[in-house]
Amino acid sequence: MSVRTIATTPYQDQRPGTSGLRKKVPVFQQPNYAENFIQSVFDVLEGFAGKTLIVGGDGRFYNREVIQKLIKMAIANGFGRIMVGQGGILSTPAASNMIRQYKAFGGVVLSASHNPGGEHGDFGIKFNVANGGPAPEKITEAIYARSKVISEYRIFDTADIDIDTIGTKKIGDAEVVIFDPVADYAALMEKLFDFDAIRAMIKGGFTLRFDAMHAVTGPYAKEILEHRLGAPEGSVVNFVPLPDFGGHHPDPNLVYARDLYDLMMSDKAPDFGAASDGDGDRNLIIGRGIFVTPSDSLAILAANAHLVPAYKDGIKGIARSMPTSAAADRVAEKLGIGMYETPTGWKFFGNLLDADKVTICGEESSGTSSNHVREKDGLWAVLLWLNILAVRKESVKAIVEGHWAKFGRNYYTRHDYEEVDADIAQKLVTDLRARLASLPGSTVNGLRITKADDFAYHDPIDHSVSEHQGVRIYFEGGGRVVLRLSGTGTSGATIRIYIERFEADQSRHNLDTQETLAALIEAAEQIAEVKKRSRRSGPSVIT
Ligand code: VG1
Ligand code: CO
Repeated sequence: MSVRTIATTPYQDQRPGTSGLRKKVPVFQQPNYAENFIQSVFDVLEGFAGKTLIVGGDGRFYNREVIQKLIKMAIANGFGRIMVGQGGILSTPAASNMIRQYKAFGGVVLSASHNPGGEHGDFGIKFNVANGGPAPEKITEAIYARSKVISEYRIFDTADIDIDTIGTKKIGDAEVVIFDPVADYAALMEKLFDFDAIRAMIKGGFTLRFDAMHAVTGPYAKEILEHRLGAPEGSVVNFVPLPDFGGHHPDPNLVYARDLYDLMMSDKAPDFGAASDGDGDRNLIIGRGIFVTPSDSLAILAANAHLVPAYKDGIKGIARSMPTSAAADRVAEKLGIGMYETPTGWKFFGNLLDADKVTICGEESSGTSSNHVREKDGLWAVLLWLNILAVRKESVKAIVEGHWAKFGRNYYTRHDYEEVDADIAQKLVTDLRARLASLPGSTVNGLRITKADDFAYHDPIDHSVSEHQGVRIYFEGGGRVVLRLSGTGTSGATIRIYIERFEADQSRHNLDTQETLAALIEAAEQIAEVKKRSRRSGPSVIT
C-alpha cells in the first residue's frame, strides 16, 4: 500500500457555481474528472496535514464511487483523520455541524442538492471550510484556476474501504472513521428546541407529514420526528434515500412536492406538512390549507424565534439573499436589529454569522437556518416551526395571517425558465444590463420605474466585492422585479425572475398571488423579453 501519483490532463469546465461543482453524471464519469477536481481543492488549501476531513453525500447515483476516490485521495494528500457518514450518507447541515463539532479542517459533501439524480441525472461536489460553511468565492475561484492547469493527482493505493460498518480503521498514516450520520445532528436539535413541548403537542393530537423525497433527510426525519418526538409511524414518507430519488426531482416546491401540497389543501390534511431536498438543506412548509412562501417563513421564524430555547434572548440580526422578499426587513425593523442583503448562495452568510451580526438567515429558494451551523438546514426549519406551533397553540394559517395583519404582506413569486439556450440567455442579460441606466423614470405597462441596478455586494466583514449578482428593477408603490441566471443548473441556462409587491391593507391579504402580480410580471416581460427571446409561452416552473 502506497501513495501513487497519477498523471492527468485538466478539464476547462470545473468552475464551481452557486453551491459547488455540478455536472451531469456522465461528465463526472469521464476519466479523472472527479479526481482532478478533488486534487484541485486539496492543492489550493494549506495547513491540513494531520487534520480532520468530514466526508459524506446525499446518496445519489455515483456517490459511493466518488467517496472511495475521495477517502483514498485525502489519505494520500496527508489528512490525519477522514470521518465518513455511514453508507456515504450525510446531509449538508449535518456535515456543517460535524465540521464544527469535531473542529475539522473542512468537509466535502457530494451532492447536486435539488437537482435530479440517477445515471443520467446530476452529480456534484462542494467543499466546506473550517467554520462549517461553503468555501467562499476566493477559494472556489482558486480551485477553478487550479483545475485548468492540474497535471497530476495523488491517491492512496488500497482496496475499497468498507463505509457501511461503523468504526475506526488505520489506513496508511490516516484514521478512517465511519460514523452514524444522524446521531450528533439529532443531539444538536434536541439542544436547540423544546422537544418536550413538541412531543406533548403531538401526543395531544397534532398531526404532521414530512416528505423526505427519497433523499438524504429520510433517516434524520425518521429518528427525530417519529422516534424522538413521537409522531406516529407513517408521518415521514419516502424516507429511504435512493440513488435516483425514486425517479423524482428532490426539490421541495409546489411542482415537485405536488402530492404533499394536494394533501395539505384537501380535507384529509394533517396540521402540518413539510419536505426537504436532496441534501437536506431546504425546507418546504405547508399548513393545513396554506402554503407558506419561504420568504414569509423566514420573516415569521425571525419574529417568533424568541419563543424557543435556542433564541430565547432574541436574535442579533437577519440576513436574506437579495432576491428574497423584503418581508423579513420589516421584522428586523420592528425588532430594532440589523438586516443584511447578500447575493444568492449560502456562502455569503458565513462572515455575518461568524461575526455575530446575524442569527437567522434565509433565501427565497426554501433555505433557512441560524448560527447553529453554517449551512441552510431543512429539518431545523421544520423543528423551529413545530416548536413555535407548540408554544403558540395556533394553526399555521392563523400564525401566517396574523403576521400579515401585523407586518403587511409581500406577495411573491418566482418564475423559472429552464434549459434556455445559453447564448440567448447571456445576450438577454447583457442587453438588459445595458438598458439599466435608462430605465428609471420610464413607465412600463403602466408602472413607473424608480430605480434599476445590477446588484453588487460589499461584504461588510472582509470587504470583498461580488458583482453582477442580479438585475433589480424597483417600481413606484413598492413593486420589485429581479432577474438573474441560475448557478446550479447543468444544461443550458436557467433564467430566474423574482417578482414581489408589498400590500399593507389587510382586506387585500387573501388575493391570488399570480393575479396580484400580473401587472409586474407583464412589465418584466416587456423589459427583459424572456418569453419572446426564449420562445416559450411561459415559465417552466412557478414557485
Ligand atoms: C439555487 C437557489 C439558491 C441556493 C442554491 C443552492 O441557486 O436559487 O438560493 O442557495 O440553489 O441550493 P441558483 O444559482 O440556481 O439560483 V441547494 O439546496 O441546490 O444547495
Ligand atoms: Co440543497
